[in-house]
Amino acid sequence: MKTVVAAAIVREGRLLLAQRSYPEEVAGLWELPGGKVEDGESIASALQREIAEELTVRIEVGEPVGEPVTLGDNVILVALHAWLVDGEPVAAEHSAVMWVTGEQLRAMAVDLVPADAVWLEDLVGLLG
Ligand code: DCP
Repeated sequence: MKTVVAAAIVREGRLLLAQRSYPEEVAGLWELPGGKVEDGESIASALQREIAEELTVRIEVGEPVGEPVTLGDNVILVALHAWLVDGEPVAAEHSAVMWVTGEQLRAMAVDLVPADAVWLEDLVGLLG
């Protein structure tokens, strides 16, 4: 079983979204940034590594958000609550980043990557 981990980074009642640049099917859609957990790595440290690479920031990682989502054969996607501890996010590997309120997140639900859209209400709940 492979795991992909994604960050629900929250600051002052807003969630950080990152816009995918590839592949074509999801380019332009928004996701929780993250990536694949490597062998021997914890989920939390994989997320810290991926977020440092993708957004050039350091995060602290907390509890899971929502239920894991099955991505395909033997791949699960997990979201973890997270917050910034150093730096300001830069889209190093995405097209853009943005901070959204719960209301804004609901309004753009159709622009989320399909797997992440499953967590819509969990994410809105995090934003209070
Ligand atoms: N994924 C997702 N929702 C997220 C993050 C990832 O549905 N919030 C999916 C997209 C891919 C898989 O998980 O199918 C892996 O995500 P990556 O962004 O790591 O995919 P890459 O293809 O960029 O990985 P790599 O470039 O390392 O091969």
